[in-house]
Amino acid sequence: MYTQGLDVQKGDVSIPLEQGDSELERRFQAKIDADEKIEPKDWMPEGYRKTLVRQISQHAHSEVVGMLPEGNWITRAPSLRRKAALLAKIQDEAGHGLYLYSACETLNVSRQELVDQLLEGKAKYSSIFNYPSTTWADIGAIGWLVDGAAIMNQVPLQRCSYGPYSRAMIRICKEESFHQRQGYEIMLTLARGTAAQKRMAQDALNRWWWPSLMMFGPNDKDSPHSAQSMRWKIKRVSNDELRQKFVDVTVPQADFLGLTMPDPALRWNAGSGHYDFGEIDWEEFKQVLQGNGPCNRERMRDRNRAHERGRWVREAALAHAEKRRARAAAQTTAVAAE
Ligand code: FAQ
Repeated sequence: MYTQGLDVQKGDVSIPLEQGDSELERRFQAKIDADEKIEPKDWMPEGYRKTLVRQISQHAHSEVVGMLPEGNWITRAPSLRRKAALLAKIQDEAGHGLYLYSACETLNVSRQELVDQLLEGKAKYSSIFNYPSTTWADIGAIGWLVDGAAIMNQVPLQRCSYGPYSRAMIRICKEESFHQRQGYEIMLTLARGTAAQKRMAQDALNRWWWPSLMMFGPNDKDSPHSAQSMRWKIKRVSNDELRQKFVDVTVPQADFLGLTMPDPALRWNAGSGHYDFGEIDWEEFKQVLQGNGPCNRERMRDRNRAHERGRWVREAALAHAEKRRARAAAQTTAVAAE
């Protein structure tokens, strides 16, 4: 059990220990049921803490690894305007990673530990970033579909029961909506361009559509964490519901582009008021999660290389901070001696 702080309700710091964890858990759940936020110093069950560390750290790693497929195109963006927008977007992803690692650190885990887990290949990050970005249209498809799916998943997370995660998500969602628009605008330009450009846009859609649907995770019936995470209001909407919402908003956007979804089973169902769509290739999803996607090894190699190349920056920042600390301590001693 995570025992830091016993104040399950404000001012209530004296729950007798012999009442045990069940009373603490009851009050904790009551607070969640009342839609109150859980803050870092509040009592929380160990399972709640671990679930948050797992989800938030996987999310942070996704933002960081997610910079790699786009970074591949910075030097080849087709105009200065496109390059500036892409650079700004990638910088945003780095910032999202930082907010999320900070949110995770409020749960008694160090950023170093989490980063080490990623670099050693022990941590998960979103499956989507193990696919290659081979043409400029992929940058459009990533913004439109990957950021589009990310927003669909992240908007409900703004209401997550854990305060620091929910506040990080509010800021992140504002930035993601710009990301989605810049991607859609790239797709629109290509779709209205030459026949070759339109083909490039269609090819990108064909390759990114199914992996984007996998971003929402396994079907609800196969999702081991969903039921508990919904009870704790870490997750507010289920994997399948979010995936369906994403399909419903994205199909008309593809129609507007004049592109065809790579799914022969896709059709409007007037009875349900939703689009029906084909079966996801869960074997492919499983393979990507097991490290056998098209780019898993490349991503880990590049992330490790980038971490190594940044070593001098981290060392310089630490040396600078130490110098400032020593100077401030010397000044304090000098003042005290006067
Ligand atoms: N990839 O029981 P569930 C972005 C794992 S950010 C890899 O359903 P849960 C921004 C899951 O971790 C994209 N693994 O799990 C951007 C669990 O494994 P574990 C990331 C996946 O947690 C855009 C197991 O399967 N967003 O794109 C995936 O309740 C463009 C069982 O699954 C977030 O992380 C997957 N797709 O629900 C950046 C949002 N799906 O830990 C750059 C926050 C499932 O037991 C460029 N996370 N798994 O070993 C979430 O909402 C949830 O964690 C889910 C999964 C919905 C992803």
